[in-house]
Amino acid sequence: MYIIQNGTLVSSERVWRADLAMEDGKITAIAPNLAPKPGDCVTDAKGCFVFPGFIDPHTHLDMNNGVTTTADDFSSGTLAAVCGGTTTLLDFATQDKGKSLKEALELWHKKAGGRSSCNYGFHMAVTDWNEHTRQELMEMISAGVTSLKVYLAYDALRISDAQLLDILQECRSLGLQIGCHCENGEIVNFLQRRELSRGNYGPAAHPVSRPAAVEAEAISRYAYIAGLAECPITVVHLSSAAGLEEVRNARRRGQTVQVETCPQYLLLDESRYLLPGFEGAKFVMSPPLRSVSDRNTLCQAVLDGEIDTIATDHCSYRFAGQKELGRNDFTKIPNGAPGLEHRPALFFTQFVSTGLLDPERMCALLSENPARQYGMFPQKGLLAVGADADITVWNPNTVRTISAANQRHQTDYTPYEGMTVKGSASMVFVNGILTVRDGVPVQTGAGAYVFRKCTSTSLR
Ligand code: DUC
Ligand code: ZN
Ligand code: ZN
Repeated sequence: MYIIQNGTLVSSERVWRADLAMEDGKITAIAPNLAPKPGDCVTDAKGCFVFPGFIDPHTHLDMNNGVTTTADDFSSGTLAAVCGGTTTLLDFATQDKGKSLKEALELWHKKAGGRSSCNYGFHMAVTDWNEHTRQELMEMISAGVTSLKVYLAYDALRISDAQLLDILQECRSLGLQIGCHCENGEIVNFLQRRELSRGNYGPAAHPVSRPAAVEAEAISRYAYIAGLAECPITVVHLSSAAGLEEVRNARRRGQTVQVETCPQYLLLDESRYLLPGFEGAKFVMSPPLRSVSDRNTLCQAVLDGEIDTIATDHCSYRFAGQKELGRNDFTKIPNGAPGLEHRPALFFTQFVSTGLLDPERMCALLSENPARQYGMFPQKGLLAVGADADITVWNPNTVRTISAANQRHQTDYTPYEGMTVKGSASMVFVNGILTVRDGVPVQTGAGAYVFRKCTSTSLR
């Protein structure tokens, strides 16, 4: 048995002082002054918060974009995750056109199995919607996959509006969660061609080709089509005030719209694309970074409770050899940036250490809400007897500077270079196994597949 003593436990509703015991992968007791028996391991968490392990519901590990493969695979990505305090992630298994969902799921199990240091589950990205794909949805549910993702941008991935309606109707009747990458792909293609024809080849043209209106239009269309299907929806990686306005409109119409945003949209802005040389390529992600005003609006939306989950959209490419593929043409810069390791510290620094939000809200946005939304609650996202012993002991008093030199992501840069962050994971337990102590991994490969159920609780 392992006992964490003297910590301040956190849920979405309260913080309280208690000891916590775990055994065989489960939490076995929570009470003041638990008495250790001979042979028990005891650790002192005085001055630390004890959170249900953080959950990142949006990552892309070992993903090939048709040209190159992400720098992080499940081995390095999940290790980075646990070092930062994340004990579970949900990655996107992506169907190749002409292939089945089953093949995609098998492939992602191969990528993750036996090498993951945190727990992992999969959303299924549907790119080829046909009668066979429809028949496979039940199989996905039987295999523990309870959420789909669709894209409205990227020619290799996107579906039509009619397919979207059809998929939404299936989600509604099967109880599947659905998330959507909201950008109008045709308009992006047009604006990319226009920028190139004007001789704009550098990273500065990236945000010009994907303005906020491109996101807002797609969110509006997605929401209206979901209204026809009477299906609750999720908008992933919301980046703009205009997009948020469309979410508000849909909510005002009575629709259930859950919203995810990411630290990059809360901390960084589009000025990064104007950095000298090819530096802006480090920030080429879709949707792109926005204006300071967009960023401030999203931060306020987090404070006001309009945002449900904070994910990373971790999709890492090295600058050397990967981002450089687009040196002469910004449309060829692989889209994405790393962030998996740093999400808890970035959020804690920005919102909790400043007193803007309490630890309870951090618990909701980074752990409990993703668990509830994606069919993992109360096994995950909650400190309770019988729940999984995925636990992040958070020391609020550490201060460090993020740098490519001290990160675990396999990239040669970080978008957060030089940022000073407060707080870090002093101990991380995955399935009851101590995996990280003071930022240093002590056990790898403790992660397991998370078999999810269609029991999602709507957050709204
Ligand atoms: N954009 C995506 O749509 N997916 C991965 C990363 C990115 O920037
Ligand atoms: Zn996306
Ligand atoms: Zn993504």
